[in-house]
Amino acid sequence: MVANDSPLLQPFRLGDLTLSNRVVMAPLTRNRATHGSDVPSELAATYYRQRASAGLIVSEGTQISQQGQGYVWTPGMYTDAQIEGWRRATDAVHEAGGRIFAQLWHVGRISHVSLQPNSGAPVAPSAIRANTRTFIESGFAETSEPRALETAEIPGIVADFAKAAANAKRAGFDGVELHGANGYLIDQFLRDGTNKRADAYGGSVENRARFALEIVDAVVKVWPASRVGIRIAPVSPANDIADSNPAAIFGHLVAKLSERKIGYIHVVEGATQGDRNIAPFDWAALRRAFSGAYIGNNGYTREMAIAALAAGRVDLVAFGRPFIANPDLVERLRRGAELAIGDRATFYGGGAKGYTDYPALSEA
Ligand code: 8OZ
Repeated sequence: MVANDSPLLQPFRLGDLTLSNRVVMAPLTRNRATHGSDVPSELAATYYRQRASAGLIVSEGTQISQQGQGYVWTPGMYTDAQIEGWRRATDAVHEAGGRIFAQLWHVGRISHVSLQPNSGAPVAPSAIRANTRTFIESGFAETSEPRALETAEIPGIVADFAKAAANAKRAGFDGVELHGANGYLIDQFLRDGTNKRADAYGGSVENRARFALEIVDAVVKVWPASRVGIRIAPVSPANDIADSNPAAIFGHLVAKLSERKIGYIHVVEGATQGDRNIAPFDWAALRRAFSGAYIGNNGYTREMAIAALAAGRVDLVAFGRPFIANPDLVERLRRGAELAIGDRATFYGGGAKGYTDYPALSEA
């Protein structure tokens, strides 16, 4: 069935932007930045251009500072060369008629001394090591023991987010998404399993949300609020994270984000890349608590996406892994065509193979 009246293909108004359909390309870590400089490669422009038929692309996680990096060869947003590299990709997407937001990322404790400034300890709300691995130049490695941030260091990280948001504007992005999901720094502050602080950034839900909201407040001074989104994963255990009451912390956070009128929340429903039903959670209540757009994510099929849009449970649906091997995913969803399966061996790192060489249907 080739139906252009599919809910997936309807345009969507995100603030002053018109997205051409309801399909979002989720952020995907691909580790192909230039070795040594973490500048997005020339290939990244081709890769994003090939996927520009998405209503919105969210870039791969992009570290706001060297301290914010947790994996080797992920791109940055803090040097002039990185900004110029990103400009190639945003120009390519715009030439192809697409829209692209930059995902701004600080990994916190999910890092390794070999990636940190002066080989120092990664930073976190509290000095609790994550029981997980990252990947570094030599392969997989246990994450390093973090140190707890001093209260006086926090404004500097907030400023790094604001600077990276301004850099994303210079690089030609249409907006920014804060990475508040999957056990990285913002999530580490939100959740009581990783945040044991005794200062104004720990304890109550108000205190644990303070870091995220200070970042949002700084970033909306750089971008109109409608051009700012945040990705959250309220019940995901990704990267060894946990909270005793996700509904309380994420309910509070989203209510405060709603007051700030940011453009969207991008919600990983369930366990990241895993079980959508890992824990009960009222996604509809989260959506009702928020004034802007709701992007649903996590293992959606075409049928699930159409049903969720038709029922009004989501405004947009983000697809991650399907975009790796299906650059023309929107066309395939339109036709109900079969989807290609990506090769895991080339997900993280390498060159064009498994990155820019997946054909569109029209080329296959
Ligand atoms: C896969 C590999 C490395 C990082 C996330 C940024 O989970 C990631 C990531 C995913 O959000």
